[in-house]
Parts: sequence; C-alpha cells; structure tokens
Amino acid sequence: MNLEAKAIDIRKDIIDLIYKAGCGHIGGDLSVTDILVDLYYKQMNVSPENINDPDRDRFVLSKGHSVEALYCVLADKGFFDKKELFDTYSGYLSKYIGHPNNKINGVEMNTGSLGHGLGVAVGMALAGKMDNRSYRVYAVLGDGEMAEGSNWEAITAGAHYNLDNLTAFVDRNRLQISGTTEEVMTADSQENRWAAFGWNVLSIPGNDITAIDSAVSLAKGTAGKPTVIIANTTKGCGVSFIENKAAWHHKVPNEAEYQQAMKELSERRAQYE
Ligand SMILES: Cc1ncc(C[n+]2csc(CCOP(=O)(O)OP(=O)(O)O)c2C)c(N)n1
Ligand SMILES: [Mg+2]
Repeated sequence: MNLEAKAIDIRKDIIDLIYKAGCGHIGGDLSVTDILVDLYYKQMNVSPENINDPDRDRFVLSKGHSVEALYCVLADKGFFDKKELFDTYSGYLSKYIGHPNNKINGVEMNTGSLGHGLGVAVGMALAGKMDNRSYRVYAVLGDGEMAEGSNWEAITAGAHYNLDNLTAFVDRNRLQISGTTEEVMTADSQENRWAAFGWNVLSIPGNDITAIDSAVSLAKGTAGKPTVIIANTTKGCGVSFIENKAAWHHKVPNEAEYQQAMKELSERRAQYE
C-alpha cells in the first residue's frame, strides 16, 4: 500500500466528514494525518481482529480535538461502520461525538480535555512492563497542549520508569487555538525540554511519512528510555488555503472552499494512479 496516497484519501474523508457535519477541527486533523497513517497502516499491531488482545498496541490521541482524523483512519481500517460515522457524526445522540469516545471500537481512551493523555499512556506502558506484555504504547500531543503542566509530570514518570515501550509524538505545528504557540504560551525548544527530562528525542519533518516511519522504527529499537518524536508539521497540511492559519483551527469550509480543497487533494491523488 502506498502510504502517501492513503494519507491523501484520509484527508479527503476528513474534509467530507467535517463539511457534512458542519463542525470539526480541520487544522489539527490535517496536521496529524501522516502520523496516524504510518502508525495504523504500518507500525502498530492493532486491528479490528485483535482489539481485545492484551498484547495489542495502544494508541492515545491526547490532542483529542483531532478526532476526525482518528475516526477516518479507524473507519477505513474497519473498526466500525464508515457509513454510520458519516451519517451521524456529532449529531444528536450519536456515539460519534466530537472527541474520542472509548465506547467506540479502537478508541483506548476518552480525550479532549488537553493534558491527560500522556499520563494515562505512561500508566499503560508501566502496566505492560509489570505484566511482561509485548505491546507498545503511542501518544500524540499538540504543541499548544504542552503548556499543560500535567504533561511534565507524565514525562518525568516515563523517564523514571525507563518506559522504552512508550513513544510520544508532539505535533509541532507552531499554532494552537487562537494564534502561534509562541504568542499564546511558549513551546520553544521541545527537543531540549524532553531531553532534559531523560527522554530519547528525535526531531523530524512531521508530514513526511518516510521520516515518521524511520523515527518510529528507531524508537522501537531504543532500550532503557522512552522516545519522543518532535514532528515538525504544518497545521492544515495538504490544502493550500488552510495551511498555517490559526483561524482554521476549527473553521468549517463553505461550499466553495470544500470544492477547492477536494480539487487540490484529488489532483495530488491522481499522481499516484
Ligand atoms: C484543558 C483544555 N483547555 C482548553 C481546551 C480548548 N482547546 C481545544 S484545542 C486547543 C488548542 C490546542 O492546540 P494544539 O495542542 O497546538 O493542537 P493543534 O495545533 O494540533 O490543533 C485548545 C486550547 C481543551 N480542549 N482542553
Ligand atoms: Mg499546535
């Protein structure tokens, strides 16, 4: 499977889902898509067939507002019915609410209130060590989310317990809800900060699936400490007029914008035919 082509298909699904539902966090979805594609289509040992296997890999989307990206990947992988997702997303009484809901197959943790995913991921990784399980744990955090102090307690614990079965990503798109991270709350030097807490640090172009894949493989081969992958991404990646604009954090495309976004993505997708 060509993962670059798959990432374009997922981006088209995300935009369809948000346009149809009239809500969603488009910027952060398009930022994190390539990480999700590499994890779910190549690196992680998790599928609809093994969701109750104690040795399945665990994934926590700590930046839970990017749920549309996660749901489009899980639906495409067959964890649940894609039509049901698209027909009911964010609707009255739908279980597909606007943040990850662990009543849904494939979702390990409810998230959305930022700053809680990594602490639970540390607990999952520690439990895996204590139970001699082979699974690995992955968590994705936003760079704005790094302002939450609870993350730094979790980072301390992850290093303290030598959790080399844990890999965190920081989606370093330099924007958060209302402006740049540097304007709202400095997030600079993520690499130095995590290294100072004792983590193995990798810094990569975060929308490059080959680079993501190599970094995840390196993390798997790193013993004695957890790894963080600082993924230098573009918020809104893949749609020219959405890229790098704080206003597109949770703006919904109008019809003309929707058509333009789909046209851009379809043209890029055609190169893989
Ligand atoms: C505890 C908490 N405070 C505030 C919010 C509101 N909120 C939702 S997304 C967001 C910005 C997150 O920015 P970032 O982590 O950089 O995510 P990304 O850029 O990847 O979308 C905020 C402040 C929240 N979900 N949880
Ligand atoms: Mg951000």
